[in-house]
Amino acid sequence: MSNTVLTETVFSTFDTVKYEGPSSEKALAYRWYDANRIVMGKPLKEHLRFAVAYWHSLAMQGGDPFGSSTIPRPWFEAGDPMAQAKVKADAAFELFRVLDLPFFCWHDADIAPAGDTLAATLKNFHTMVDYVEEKMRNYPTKLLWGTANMFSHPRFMAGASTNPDPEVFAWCAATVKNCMDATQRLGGSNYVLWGGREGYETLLNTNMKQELQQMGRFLTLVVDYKHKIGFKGQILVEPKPKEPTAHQYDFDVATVYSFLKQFGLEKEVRVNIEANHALLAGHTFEHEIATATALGFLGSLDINRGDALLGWDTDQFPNDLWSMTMSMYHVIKGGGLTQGGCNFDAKVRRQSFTPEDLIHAHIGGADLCARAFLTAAKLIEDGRYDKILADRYAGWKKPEAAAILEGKYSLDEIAALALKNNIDPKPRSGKQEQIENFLAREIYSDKF
Ligand code: XLS
Ligand code: CA
Ligand code: CA
Repeated sequence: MSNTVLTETVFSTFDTVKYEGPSSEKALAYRWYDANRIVMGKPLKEHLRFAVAYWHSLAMQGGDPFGSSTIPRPWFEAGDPMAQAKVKADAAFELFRVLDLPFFCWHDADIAPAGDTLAATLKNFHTMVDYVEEKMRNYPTKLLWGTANMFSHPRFMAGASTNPDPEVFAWCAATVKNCMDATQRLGGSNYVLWGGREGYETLLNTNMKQELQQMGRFLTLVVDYKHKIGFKGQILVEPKPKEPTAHQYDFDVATVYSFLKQFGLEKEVRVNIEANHALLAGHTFEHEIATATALGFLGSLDINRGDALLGWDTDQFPNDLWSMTMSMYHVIKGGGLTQGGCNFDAKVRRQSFTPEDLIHAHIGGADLCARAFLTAAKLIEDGRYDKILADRYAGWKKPEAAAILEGKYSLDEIAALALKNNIDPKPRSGKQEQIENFLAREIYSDKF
């Protein structure tokens, strides 16, 4: 079977999905994601910058710890591994065309097969980068980010940059150098590092201090190399608290920030926040976004969800309108995603094995995020919610309180002032239910 036939069988028969509005009866249409709608001065697509994840959409076949693949992906039967990779790329760009989303993301291992040696692996990779570059000339899809898979192969079982074996560290250096080169060549907006096995199973065999030093050195090398090659994208670290290791070093946004501070990298590196990783860390997605914006290092988002009843990384397409609206609210308040985007790091369930299931999944995710963004923008433009918050902190605008924050008083001076003013703080309502009712009316309103 020729490559073209294989690709056509999968996605080419589908029309490009269009925006048809909330009253559309058509299943494969966007109801909320009106890509060109101007919101807060620019098209919705430029705020959200949706990306399709190559791994979950093209490489994942539905295997789980209890069963094998359920999702047929014909490119895996297209001959030798390089032939398979090319057919997979053909199918990928056809999927991007169908979804009409502006970006995609990859790991090196998603786009090219490993060879027998480091040199052979890099050769395959660059051959496929050439191939993808050619595809990008013929399709409008751009690269949101590239990354390296340094967690699947057995050589990474004890970590990547944190491995006790310096040869693994060197392997990772070679891999990331080449992945950064490729990301730059393909015009990527970001380069992501998720520490898949940067953590440990047991402290009994682990020198944590040593491993953190290695990880700090590695990230410093990455930042140095970014400047050396003049890469204009953002370097992003993706926090995750557990899975695959029991204790991941990049636990959550706050942990990543303190790690960056330790190595003087807090102005160089930002975070790629994944919704379900937030949940696994005992936070909400909006908490992690608000933490990153408070610390000034929000980079990009991986838009998926977990299952509160399961507690592992289910990577499902998002469907929680409340949480997504408040997440988008904090994104906008924090200055937006700029070079980042919303990557669907999400996969269909193993029973959803048809190509059409993959299209439904992305439509639902894009519509949810778009609706959430529209409501968040409306909330901000309306101003009533912001006023409730501003009123709550209004006391800090008074000159004496503002001077405290500016560091103009010492502790004993504040104590003397408190006595002089005979202060007598009165409890005030936090208005939680009132705010919840107000937001519910906005979030579930059908007026757009
Ligand atoms: C895994 C991570 C991974 C990163 C990229 O849980 O989400 O997919 O996003 O390596
Ligand atoms: Ca992710
Ligand atoms: Ca994940």
